[in-house]
Amino acid sequence: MKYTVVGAGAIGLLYAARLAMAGEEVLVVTRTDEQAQSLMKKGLLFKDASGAEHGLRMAAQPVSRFSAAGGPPAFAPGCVLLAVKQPHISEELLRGLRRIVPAGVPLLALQNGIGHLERLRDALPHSAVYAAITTEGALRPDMRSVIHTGIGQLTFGGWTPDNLSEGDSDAQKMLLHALIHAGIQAILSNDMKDQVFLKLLINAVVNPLTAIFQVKNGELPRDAYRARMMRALHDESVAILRAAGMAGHDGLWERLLEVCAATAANESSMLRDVRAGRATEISWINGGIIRYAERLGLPSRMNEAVLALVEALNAS
Ligand code: KPL
Repeated sequence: MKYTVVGAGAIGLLYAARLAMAGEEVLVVTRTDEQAQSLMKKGLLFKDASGAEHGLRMAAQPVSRFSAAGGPPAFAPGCVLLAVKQPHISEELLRGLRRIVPAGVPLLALQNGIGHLERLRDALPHSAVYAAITTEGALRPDMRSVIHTGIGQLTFGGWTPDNLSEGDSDAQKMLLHALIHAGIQAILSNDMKDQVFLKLLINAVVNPLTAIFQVKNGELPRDAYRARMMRALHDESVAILRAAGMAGHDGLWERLLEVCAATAANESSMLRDVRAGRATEISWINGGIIRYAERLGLPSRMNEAVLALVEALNAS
């Protein structure tokens, strides 16, 4: 199967590299012309999880090629992986996606947070848009290199299992087999809403607090004051997400601490964005929880406070 990977950050390049290593035909769609040129001319440098380095030839095009009007693009993928961050789901990108994703071809949306799936579905009414979560770890030291820092898995599926026809279910299974065949540890979930809520809860606590306190994930719970902030943000977010439909899981606080321990040496994506002066995903993470709270008439003061602080950090 042919794959288009839209977004050439760490996760996008990691999937592009793994698919190419498995012999699949891949096109990477980049935000800038410069990155597409660099990938085309010099190839993609991939350091795998064992530390071995691979130079891979890589087809790449900037998104502007697709967002401008024109006939159908020459590359016809069987699956599209959308690996851009939330702030980059712009009108230009949505216009580009209408040409990148042929009718009937599934798109896996790998974003943190919530609110993007509705926009993607509106933009691509003739394709299946699946929520997807990855636990792979990757670093992109420069625009044409990626390092696989942690082996993880890709979970995907419809937002809710309601009204899933036999055809939809068969198409999902075919996509699952294709991804596994391409060497991706993929899992099909019929409960993505719950999976997305669980991930949202972790990101809503770890990401803003690590960005505000400028600490690595493992350092966050070590200090009593920060741990109290974590607990308060966790409790408020759990109350809102449960009211919004998250299942009544036990041990959510312990799971959060486990994630901090398992990713102790990592800087969260939000801390990295703040340090690099890039736009963060705060509006789709804590902002998404605040929007649920508003609809449900629930308090969301902790989420509002961290959103304001991260926005202030970004503006400074
Ligand atoms: O997903 C993450 C992120 O940084 O966005 C966590 C789980 C917090 C790991 O760093």
